Amino acid sequence: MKNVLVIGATGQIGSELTMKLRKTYRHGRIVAGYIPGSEPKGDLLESGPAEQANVCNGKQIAEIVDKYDIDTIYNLAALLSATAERLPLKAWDIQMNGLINVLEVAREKHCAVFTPSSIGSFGPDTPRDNTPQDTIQRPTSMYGVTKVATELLSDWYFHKYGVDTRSVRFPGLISYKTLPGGGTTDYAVEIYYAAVKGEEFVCPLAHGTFLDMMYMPDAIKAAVNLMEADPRYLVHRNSFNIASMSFDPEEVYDAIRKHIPTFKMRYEVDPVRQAIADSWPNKMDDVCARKEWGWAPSYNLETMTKDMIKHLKEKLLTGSNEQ
Ligand code: AKB
Repeated sequence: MKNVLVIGATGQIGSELTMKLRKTYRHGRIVAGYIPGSEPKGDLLESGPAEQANVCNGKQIAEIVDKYDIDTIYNLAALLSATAERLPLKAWDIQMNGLINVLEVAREKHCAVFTPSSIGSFGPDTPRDNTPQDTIQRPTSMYGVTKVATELLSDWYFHKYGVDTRSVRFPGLISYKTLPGGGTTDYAVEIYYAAVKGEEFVCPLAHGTFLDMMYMPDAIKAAVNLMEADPRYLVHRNSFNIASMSFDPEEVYDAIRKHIPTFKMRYEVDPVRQAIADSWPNKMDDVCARKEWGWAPSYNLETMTKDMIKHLKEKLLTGSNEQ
């Protein structure tokens, strides 16, 4: 039996992960944790329990863990990279003080914890191509600083107290269900919305800016499979490189134009996002995730593009928004 608390259940990852966990662990209790102002709605609200779960309130998290006999916490609360540059202290509070709260509850109440890291945990000194699992990190963004610290702190709780902490370094995530907000890779979602709406897309990252990206079903699969993995085979824990595709704006534009030939894009580079993107790898090497827990993505740029356009047409042009 799995009883899971998803902190940040109404966000881009959380909204899909919570539904997937409810389908996977039908006899478990999968609690959608949210903060006031981002209450769950629709299927997310109706298909299982929901509780206010502010990561900065350790007592609140502990009470939910007791109430539902939680054994696993997915800690998804975070400010993304561009927002974290603007609000660094708030990012530190959510990402670091919030993480300590979760890890302390997990230590006391014997929960496993998944807290995502990111391609943002790397920096300009990191090898950019086939970025190895274990390499120089030294990020230059506040987001990256908190992500490296997340990896180190999560490993420390594992080695010191035996808390079962696990994590992946997510690429930019693309989905048609819930929009991201404040990230450097958000353009790779927004470009699909513009294309389907018949609007010109103004791209905030420059031609030739290659970044790892991933379709949401693969990201959800990674999070669930890693938490299910046999710990005897895990050499690493916090955090695994996972990859499925790497592209620059021109490549995703070309992939969309195969389906929507009239689509137009122009560049208006945002210096903050561009500086962050320039400090991140082009493409990670995910051999350790493949070997240690069988990671294998299902989507590439072409298959993702076909699926995104199909679902966005249903959502934006016919108004249907199935989960
Ligand atoms: C961001 O752009 O900040 C995130 C990330 C890559 O972690 N999507």
